[in-house]
Amino acid sequence: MHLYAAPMACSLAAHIAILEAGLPVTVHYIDNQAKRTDDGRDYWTISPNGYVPALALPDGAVLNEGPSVLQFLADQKPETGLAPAWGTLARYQLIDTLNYLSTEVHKRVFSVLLTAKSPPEAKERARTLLEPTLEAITRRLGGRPFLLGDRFTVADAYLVVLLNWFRHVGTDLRRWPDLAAYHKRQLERPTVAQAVAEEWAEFQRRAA
Ligand SMILES: N[C@@H](CCC(=O)N[C@@H](CS)C(=O)NCC(=O)O)C(=O)O
Repeated sequence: MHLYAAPMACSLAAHIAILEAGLPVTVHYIDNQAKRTDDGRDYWTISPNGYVPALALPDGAVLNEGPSVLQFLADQKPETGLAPAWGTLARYQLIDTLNYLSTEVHKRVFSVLLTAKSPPEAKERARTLLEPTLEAITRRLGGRPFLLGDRFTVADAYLVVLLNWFRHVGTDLRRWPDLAAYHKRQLERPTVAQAVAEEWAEFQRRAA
């Protein structure tokens, strides 16, 4: 399998899931501006929206949305508990959380704030959502160690990435001590630390 990613972007969550599950997946860092793969292919032929993540499967099929990529990876190794079993309430709680993070936090807030060409009024509106979003995530966490309770799931992998982005938009997480402590704990998790170290090195190499 092949994961198409951009360093420190939302695809980092899939990179973390790959390390958690110990899956044989090659991570390719694309040029997300030029829409070119690392071996020079046109990325639009892999991702219809030009987004990362994209997960290319051995039979040629491609998954193009973070929540489906994360669940597919998790389901390769059910014993890891990265996603609860299908048919359980916990599975629907995972889907609920992934959809919340994807639509309400990632797209509605960060995609607007971090896209240079977003209109100023859209950015202003998204900025007003930062603090309520942190309150809402805190309520979802509910003082528990992980988003779904007592076990790390792919929803936590996604949340780590989103929490990383708050400092890029000038929000100091220390004002939300439960979230700041959660974020610190997740960043210390060996798979998260490894994925972040690899992607941060690639991010800095490109910025140099
Ligand atoms: N709906 C997609 C959105 C993914 C997305 O927004 N990816 C960003 C990086 S975090 C991207 O590749 N943006 C490139 C662009 O806007 O051209 C998902 O949930 O996976």
